[in-house]
Amino acid sequence: MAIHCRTEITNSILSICVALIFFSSASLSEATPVGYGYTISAVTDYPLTNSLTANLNLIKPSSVYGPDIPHLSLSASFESKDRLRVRITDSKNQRWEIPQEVISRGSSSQYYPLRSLNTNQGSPQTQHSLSLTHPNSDLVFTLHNTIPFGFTVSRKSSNDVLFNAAPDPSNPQTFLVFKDQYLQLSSSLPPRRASIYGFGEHTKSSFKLQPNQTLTLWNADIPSAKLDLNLYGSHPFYLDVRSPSSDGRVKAGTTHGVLLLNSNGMDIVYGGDRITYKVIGGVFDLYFFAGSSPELVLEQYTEFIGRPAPMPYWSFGFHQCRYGYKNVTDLQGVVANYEKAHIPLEVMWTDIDYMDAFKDFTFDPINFPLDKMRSFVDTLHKNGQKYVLIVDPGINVNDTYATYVRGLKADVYIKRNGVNYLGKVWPGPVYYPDFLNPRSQDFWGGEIKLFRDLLPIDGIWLDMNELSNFITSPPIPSCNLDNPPYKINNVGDLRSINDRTVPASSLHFGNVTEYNAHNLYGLLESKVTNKALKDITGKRPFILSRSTFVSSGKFAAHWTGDNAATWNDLAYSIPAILNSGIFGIPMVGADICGFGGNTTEELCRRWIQLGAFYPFARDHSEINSIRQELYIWDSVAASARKVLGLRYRLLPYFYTLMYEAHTKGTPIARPLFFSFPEDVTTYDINSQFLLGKGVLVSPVLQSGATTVVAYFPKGSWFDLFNVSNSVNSKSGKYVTLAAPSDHINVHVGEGNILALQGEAMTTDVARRTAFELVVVISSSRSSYGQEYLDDGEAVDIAGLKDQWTLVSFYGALHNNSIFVTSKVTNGRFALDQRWIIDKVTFLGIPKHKRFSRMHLAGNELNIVNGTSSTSKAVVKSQFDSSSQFVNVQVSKLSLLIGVEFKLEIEIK
Ligand code: MIG
Repeated sequence: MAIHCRTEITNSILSICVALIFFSSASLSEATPVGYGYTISAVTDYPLTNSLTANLNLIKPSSVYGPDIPHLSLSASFESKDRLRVRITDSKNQRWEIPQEVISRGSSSQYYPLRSLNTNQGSPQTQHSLSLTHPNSDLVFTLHNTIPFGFTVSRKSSNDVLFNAAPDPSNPQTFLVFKDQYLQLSSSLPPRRASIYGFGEHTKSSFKLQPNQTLTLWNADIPSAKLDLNLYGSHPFYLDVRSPSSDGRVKAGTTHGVLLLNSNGMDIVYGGDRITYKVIGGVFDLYFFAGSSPELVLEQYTEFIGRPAPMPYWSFGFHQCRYGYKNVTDLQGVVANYEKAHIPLEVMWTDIDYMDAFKDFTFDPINFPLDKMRSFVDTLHKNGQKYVLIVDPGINVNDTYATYVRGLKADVYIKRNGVNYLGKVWPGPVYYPDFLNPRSQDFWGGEIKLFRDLLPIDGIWLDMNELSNFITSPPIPSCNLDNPPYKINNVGDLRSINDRTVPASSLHFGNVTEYNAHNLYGLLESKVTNKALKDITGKRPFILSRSTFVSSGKFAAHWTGDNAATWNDLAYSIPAILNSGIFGIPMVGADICGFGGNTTEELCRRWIQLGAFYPFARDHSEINSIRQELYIWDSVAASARKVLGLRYRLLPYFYTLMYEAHTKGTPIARPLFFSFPEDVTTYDINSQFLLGKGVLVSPVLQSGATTVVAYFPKGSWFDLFNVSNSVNSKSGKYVTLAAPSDHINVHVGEGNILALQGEAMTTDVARRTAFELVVVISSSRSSYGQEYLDDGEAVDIAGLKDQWTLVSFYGALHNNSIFVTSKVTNGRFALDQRWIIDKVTFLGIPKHKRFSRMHLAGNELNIVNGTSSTSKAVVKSQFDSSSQFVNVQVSKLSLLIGVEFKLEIEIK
């Protein structure tokens, strides 16, 4: 027997024979397979570290895409109860893996033999397999000693197989293949029960992945207006949301996550019933996140890759940008026009136009001279507004350019053939800083420091960091890096991986090839820029990066790149922001009104209605397209005032969601199934999303429409523009809602408590207004909400105790009263700010005999422990327009938010 496993395997001979028969028939009828798979030769387990290793031997070589690696080592280990790692690599030679300094994780050499396996495990029928479990984990890893070998990851609680890499002997496409430049691994999915999300970055019409597509991951400067192509970022991560199993053991919405931690180019073939990875380098380093809710997967995933960066409070205001602003006067005009139109403008941006001949860290002396720029920024700051500028990675090769010379002296540029690699971008010839080089921190940080000493900008916009190159350098003949044997589907037409980027044969610090590190560039640039800004300003950095990789959210926000001003692109922005959220980059938005092409009044109006609820809300357009600032059309301006008004009232909510994202990883904008995993209808929704747990955004995405068909998961929902409009959904239903031209439907669901503030022209002023609590009574549970408060810019979230306050609100209808109460952590900070709640609105009190009188006047208002005297408070009540609910409003309160209170209204 070819298997030398320390576990006795008695029943395997039969399966070997069966497998061999399949083999020969397959090889007769088809072209030479890419590989024939591996068998297990030995297994060792290490109970003290909850891990095992297996030696794998190649069954038979295939020369397709290069020679196979004959001996592999597989290790499986529980890194925590919710995280299982499975790593497969060459057992003899070290291969490329993402450096620990880039993404830190458990070392791969942590397994020390403690004892060999017990024999005689399991019943005779299962002896050909061997499982690794963890006492507290729901995950089970199982090695299958078949030919070829396979493995599965399943759930202990339900036996549901989550990842099934047990090959189909009749289909070599399902075998493990491991060559230097081609790695293949395939997992089958249970028919019709797996809804898959993730594997970005691509523009998709559907958030849930549709069968029969290849998802290519290779960072590229390709406009996001193009569907289904590899775009700026790479995230080999997916969520798998399960529908119920027929045996009833799997509950709807049971979710796990899978990360393939690998930075190489890859194709991921999704067949509906199968996911196949075809990777051109590195190793298989898989992480399984147990969930079992979508929220928990995100918590577990971001615990591993790093939690999203905290974002400054001001970054939740509205941003205006354009490629093609002509000069400082032009910028000043835009700012003035926003003010005139009474539309809040928080942040003004400038694109590459400000630079002198497109050189980073310089100013165009004619149109954007430093003195004028300075007084412009001063004025912005005096008005509580901010300024963000673009920076591109390519440094112009030019002896009179100080930045270039300093970079040359520091020797920080990417090299090829022993010299700095010469690319071409906006400034002409460029060298690219190598952000893997430890010296790049000082170089890049130094340039940012010098620049900020000239002009105190508030944030940095990192573009072109895929890397983008206007030329494609010829490959080095017969270099396997420039010409890998397997061609990933780059740009959708198998284009060379060197197309319009830095060639794969270029070298980074430590002789790391661009071939291996290509997808990391945007992440590394974000990381270095983040540290630089932190060091320089001592404040929370705001960085917007186009290119991203696993863990970019730790350092930067993201926008979805060059969309087009079309109705389709408006719709596609929803899957795009939801994807960014599940990739751990919750601060995300699409260019509002559309980047490329001319927008229209109607499109721009509908876009600001939706964009006002993106986590990151920025209007941006291309140089050749018409102006699209929100004041250009009166109807857009009117709608902008309305929707941004609600956004600004929701700022404390957005900010608290950012806090939650930073501390737990849950996205700000979420798919409906995050809050309603048991409702399978939510799995297919592409045109609505939730902010946090309970604010449902249902935009108009079609030209000419004045109604919208929106799905309402179970519960009662209240229109935030007019809380007396409600939708009551008994068990989830589609509803046709009025959506006149100036309106977007935004509803808050039962069980939620929102802390809102007042509208204002800047976030700074909005922050100083009184709070209003909206308590949505639920028929099935008590209502909950949270409010995180700090100065909005401290580097650390929830750092020193006297610098932040966290308030939890609970509310319910109980016996003869409705109440809301608070629990306060570190109230001092909120007290110092004198923040008060002046209004409490209870929504969704079921209509009842007791409410047959329209007025609750005379009912008793009790405030326990609070700071307000009840004498001035005014209680009003009214029926909801559906006449199913009563809403009660208590105003003229002055409850200090920093002091715990209980407010109760007795219903007599
Ligand atoms: O080659 O800086 O995605 O937002 O306006 C195009 C000019 C470079 C691409 C960015 C876009 C930006 C534009 N940039």
